[in-house]
Amino acid sequence: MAALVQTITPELRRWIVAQAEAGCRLEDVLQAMKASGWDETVAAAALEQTLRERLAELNPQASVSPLDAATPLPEPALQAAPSVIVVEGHAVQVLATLRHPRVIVFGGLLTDTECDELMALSRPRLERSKTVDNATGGDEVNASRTSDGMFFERGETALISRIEARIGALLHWPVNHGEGLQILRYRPGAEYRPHHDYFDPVHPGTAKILERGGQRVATLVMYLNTPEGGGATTFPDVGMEVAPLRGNAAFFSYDRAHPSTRTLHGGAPVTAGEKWVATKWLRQGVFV
Ligand code: PD2
Ligand code: ZN
Repeated sequence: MAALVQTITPELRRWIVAQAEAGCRLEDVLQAMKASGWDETVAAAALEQTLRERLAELNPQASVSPLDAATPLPEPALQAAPSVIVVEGHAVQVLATLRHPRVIVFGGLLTDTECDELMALSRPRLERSKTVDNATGGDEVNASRTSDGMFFERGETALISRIEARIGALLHWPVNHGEGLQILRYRPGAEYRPHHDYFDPVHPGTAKILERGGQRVATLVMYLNTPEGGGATTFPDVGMEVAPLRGNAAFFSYDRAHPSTRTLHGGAPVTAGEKWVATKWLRQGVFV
């Protein structure tokens, strides 16, 4: 078969490197190679070899390359392009999908009663939100995140177990790979400035954080109320904003701890009323 004897010409090598450096998903580069006649296995090997060589050129000392971090991801069953997915007897709408960054907007993931119960259960336990201190891996209060928050234990109540089981079934990801549910309340003026949710491997505190289940690979932000104004979840790399509507959710995944995933995202300032969200972060492995 002709494809099996295809070699990596300097021209092809330059093209692959240019695609990768422009932030294209490897999956899409592979598809383009297949479309121009490459055998999938041969193309994948050529792609990997080219990118490893390029990374070695750029950073000969590096022991870990971003490629090594590529990992399977949580993902709903969208092959048949459904508008509604029924999980655990609950109908979830698929309102919008984006390939790169991988973002999916779900409708009706939580019922009004579930939203009310999560807000009531968490309200007495809210404290000024902290972010991870990159140097130590501990928590710190940070001006870029002006909300109040708390964490539930995984499976802490029957309601939380039910929601976690629904999320696991929807995203095909084991419940024990999820962190405990985080609740955030933003008051008027509060925001969460753009950030990535993965732990940056260059920070000294990251190794300690990764001991508890490895990297984060996806985030699900569920809206518990509809603020009177503002509060969209924003994706500045692609100019996208998800409106915070009660019961709906924004899902996004990242196959490596790298900005090329285009998953930079933030919570825009709330301009009127309050905004409440529940965030579920999913890890590569069992979160203990
Ligand atoms: O509340 C949000 O929209 C938001 C935005 C960015 C939440 C998070 N990040 C998060 O919980 O990580
Ligand atoms: Zn975030």
